[in-house]
Amino acid sequence: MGFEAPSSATILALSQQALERCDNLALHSEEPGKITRTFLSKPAREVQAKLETWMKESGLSTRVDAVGNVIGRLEGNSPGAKTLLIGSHIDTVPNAGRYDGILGVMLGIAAVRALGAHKLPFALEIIAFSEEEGVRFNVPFIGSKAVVGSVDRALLEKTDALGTSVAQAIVDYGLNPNDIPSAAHKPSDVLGYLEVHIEQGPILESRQAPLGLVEAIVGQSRVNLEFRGQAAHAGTTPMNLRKDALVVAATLVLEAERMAKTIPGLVATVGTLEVEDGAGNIVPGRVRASLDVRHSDDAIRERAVADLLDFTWHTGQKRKVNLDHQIKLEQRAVPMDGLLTEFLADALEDCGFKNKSNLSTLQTSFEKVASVHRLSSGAGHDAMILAGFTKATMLFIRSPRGVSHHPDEAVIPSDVRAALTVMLEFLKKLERWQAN
Ligand code: HGY
Ligand code: MN
Ligand code: MN
Repeated sequence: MGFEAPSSATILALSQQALERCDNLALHSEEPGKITRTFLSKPAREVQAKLETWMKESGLSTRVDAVGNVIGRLEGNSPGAKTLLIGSHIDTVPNAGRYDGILGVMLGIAAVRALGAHKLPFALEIIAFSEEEGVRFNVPFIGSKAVVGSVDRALLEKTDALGTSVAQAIVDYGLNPNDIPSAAHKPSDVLGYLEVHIEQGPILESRQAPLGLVEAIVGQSRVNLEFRGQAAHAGTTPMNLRKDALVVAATLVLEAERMAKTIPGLVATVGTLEVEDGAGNIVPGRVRASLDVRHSDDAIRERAVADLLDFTWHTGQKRKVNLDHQIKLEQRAVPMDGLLTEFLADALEDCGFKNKSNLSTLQTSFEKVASVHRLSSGAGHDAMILAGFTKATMLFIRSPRGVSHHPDEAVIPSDVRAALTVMLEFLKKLERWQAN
């Protein structure tokens, strides 16, 4: 019973292959010289083709569902067994790094390859979610929402900057929105969900820990704001007669930072700010901005959003600038599943302390794992959608310098090897759990 953990040489080769494949997929971008790959874009189709090839080579049967998720399936040793989902996303933010999302999919394929001919008492599905970042339609998690069956009409009717709806983008890609219901799993068919992802922050590095256990994913609010003042001549309009939309937007930027610095655990970001028909010699009349607010406590997050909107509205009134806002996302904080997370903790400890023979090359980095490092995720992940549907757990890989959502995003190869080793140990624990 149970599969033998592969040799460290095999782990080395498979994790190296996963990293090389991240490099390979980084070449598929909407912007030459940068990594930008949004929902159902042309580069997404190129990535889909490569994923299917790599999945098939690894013994997985593949399918592409109605929102462009690429799924590789490996049957278990007993028909009708439940399915463990392992996945992450293949879309990116603009000018992204090469590991955010993608690495979790590559390691899922690597874990299947490490199993060799061994059959688990459950099926495996490696899922490459087509959309998590929310860049094109300003609504995240389309891929994982399709898998849990929560894509609704309102989501399908959202439009991108060119006025194309999600539904139309699906049709343009050659898929059929009417097939979306069949993309959903039944909760009873699913054993659980594992997502391996870079931390995208500085915590693990500050603790000299290669890996970490995610206990919860913070809640996030995304708001679009429009400031409507009055465009005017920059030379002839006296300061006291201006209705300057950008000044009001700027007060929001500073107030968001001030508030987040005073409330522990709160982060608030105005990530986009655009002046409509802006020019150096025009007093800005109309400005659009985004606001991203996150906290592990939903009440604190919601209160912060309300206070920021109230502050900005009153500032606008004083300056005769009107404010419209649209809440684009209200995602509650999500705890990870206790049982699966303890299996992951056991796997981490085993790897760090009990299986040194397999990890001799990793000993140095593992010796720094004084204990299993637990942390919450400031970044959103597909796991927060899956957590409402099945048992979900996440393994973090250290982000050198905490850099992410940037081309300098990096990983340490020995940490990736360690993550693959832990994934295999995790599968062994699930195997024992299912056997009893
Ligand atoms: O924005 C996020 O939290 C994630 O990178 N999608
Ligand atoms: Mn991201
Ligand atoms: Mn991500």
